[in-house]
Amino acid sequence: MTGPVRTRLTRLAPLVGGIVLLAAGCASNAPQDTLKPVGPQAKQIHNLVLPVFGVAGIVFVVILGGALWISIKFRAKDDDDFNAFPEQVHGHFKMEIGWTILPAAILLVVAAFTVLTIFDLAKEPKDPIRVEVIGQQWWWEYRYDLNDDGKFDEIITANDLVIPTGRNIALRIKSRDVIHSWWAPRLNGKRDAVPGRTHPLTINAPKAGEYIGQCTEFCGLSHAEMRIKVVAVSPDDFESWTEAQQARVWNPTDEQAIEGWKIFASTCTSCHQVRGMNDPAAVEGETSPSESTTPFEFPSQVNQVAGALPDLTHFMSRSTFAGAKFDLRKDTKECNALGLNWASTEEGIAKCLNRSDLEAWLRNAPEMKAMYPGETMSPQSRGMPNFDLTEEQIDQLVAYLITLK
Ligand code: HEC
Ligand SMILES: [Cu+2]
Repeated sequence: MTGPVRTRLTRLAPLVGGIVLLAAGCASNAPQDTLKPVGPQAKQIHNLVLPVFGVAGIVFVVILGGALWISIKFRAKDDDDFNAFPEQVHGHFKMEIGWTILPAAILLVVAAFTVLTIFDLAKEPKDPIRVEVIGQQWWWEYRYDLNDDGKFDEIITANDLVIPTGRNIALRIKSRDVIHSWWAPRLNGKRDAVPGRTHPLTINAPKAGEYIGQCTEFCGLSHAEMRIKVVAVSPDDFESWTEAQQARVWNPTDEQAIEGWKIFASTCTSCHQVRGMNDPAAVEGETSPSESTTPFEFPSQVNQVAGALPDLTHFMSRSTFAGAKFDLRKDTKECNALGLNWASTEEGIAKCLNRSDLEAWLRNAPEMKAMYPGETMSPQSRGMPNFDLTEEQIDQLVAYLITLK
């Protein structure tokens, strides 16, 4: 390429880049589009944004248009005297009052409506379902207080926030480590998750569907992989979901799954909990360990110490795992149509379990998500380590995990 052509192309680059960026903003099915609000809270924000954007747009056009018009109309001509000063307006009382009062008035009006909206959105919602949202490097935990006793212990889950349509959901946003921020753009604004504080946020999705979001406060190496999925279902479906979440899980009876159970009880329970593992009558249909007909006698105590990592009790009721970065239920039309109950049947699991990503996760989780810097666990390490499991152990673990419905 010759010199001038290249220069011209270099000059065009920002323009082309700008157009590409602008076009990217027009994606028709963007799941995190704030301009497609759902529910009263998001609509209220939208109703504020549109007029403010209009006012800002008018100011933009008038100021930039004016500047452009002035610089063209009064541009220097060849016969101008370049040493002469233009006429000065300094001290022009009326003009100075004008350009102070007008912007102040505009900002005052915008501020008034903004503050009113903020106060309105911060109001305690009517008849809410209360859910605690806990940010952690790098996933979200959800704990439900269904009986309004102030304890968020009826349901403990992760990744998928399941809510009934048309109900106010009063979220209490917290963090266990650093500052995160919970944001499902179509449902409401952002709310920071700050350690030691509880921040309220209300959402309400009138239509069933999935609303995607993400952590919007840089929180470490996997920040971009800390995603959010709100699953809004009909009140009836929500009812059966809450029942299933509160039901106990039984220890497995299948031989391969029992082997998986043993690995889980020795390697995984230092971080993950499966509530009910400790029950002496932990196999369905048995009332005491002595009646056990399984090839393995489950110990009555499994040392479950943490409970502050993804609770796996009803793992298979989720559609995603590891901070909603991976699909647990394959993302196909057929599988999505099975909804929350996709794993309740053998066929559902056979057809829709995203086995390859789940196995890869167990094989070497650090490779799947940027989590900790070194090969070894340092005190600062977060995330799930690599356990150097064999393929056989991985199969056994998956056989166990799929029993956690
Ligand atoms: C040192 C703590 C630790 C141990 C031990 C551990 N994990 Fe994890 N595991 C984690 C963390 C942290 C996450 C969440 C990571 C993320 O989402 O970024 C996780 C996520 C998972 C998930 C996805 C859960 C979800 O809903 O997102 C599965 C499944 C899982 N672990 C299985 C296992 C199995 C099986 C073992 C035993 C072989 C095990 N883990 C041992 C820390 C641990
Ligand atoms: Cu985060």
